[in-house]
Amino acid sequence: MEFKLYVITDERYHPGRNMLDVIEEALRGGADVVQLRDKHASKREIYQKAVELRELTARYGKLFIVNDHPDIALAVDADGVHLGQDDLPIAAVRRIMGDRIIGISTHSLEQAKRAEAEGADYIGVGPVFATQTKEGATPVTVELVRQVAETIQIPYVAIGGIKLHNVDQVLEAGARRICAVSEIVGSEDVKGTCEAFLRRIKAHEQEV
Ligand code: TZP
Ligand code: MG
Repeated sequence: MEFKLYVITDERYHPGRNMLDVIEEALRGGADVVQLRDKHASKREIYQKAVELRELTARYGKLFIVNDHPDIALAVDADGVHLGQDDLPIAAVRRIMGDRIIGISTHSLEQAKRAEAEGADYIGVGPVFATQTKEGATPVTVELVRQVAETIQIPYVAIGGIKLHNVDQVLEAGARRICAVSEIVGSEDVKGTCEAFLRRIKAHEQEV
């Protein structure tokens, strides 16, 4: 899985703007992965959004991941699914998803190691900083990013409260892939924000 910038949908951050327009701007700005995440809509509504996002991401040749729902992911021919710690175990989802991508959110080094051992294709590490986007989650700090960078071989993406003004701290801790939600989809310049994130990520790759 080659990617640098991972964006997750959250329609609460762009009232009055169409989600597909916002995500298309992110793709034009260079986002490599789009995840559909909606904790409020009905399954039928999530499916309908997934159909549209699959079509859009395919047009840009980019990866499309569905949060929480392996059945929707398969039904729309998504590239993969993203799981939480309380979702079905990776081994069970592997039986459903075959070779497709399985990602999982992790909040400790133990969880990260277990996800790797269980065959996850990538992990999320976070929330790095405090965030309004995911309720009740305690920040894991950049220290966990540092530990994961030293320990884990599969791709890991840092997430949670990451903004243009603090992304350098996350990159300095070792992250090479960044996920941001509110900073991107809530921006008045979605494309420019993605481009700015990618400039920071690439600048860091050259320093090390
Ligand atoms: N998982 C960990 S933090 C988070 C998720 C889905 C939300 C990140 O959103 P933001 O707006 O980039 O802080
Ligand atoms: Mg979940």
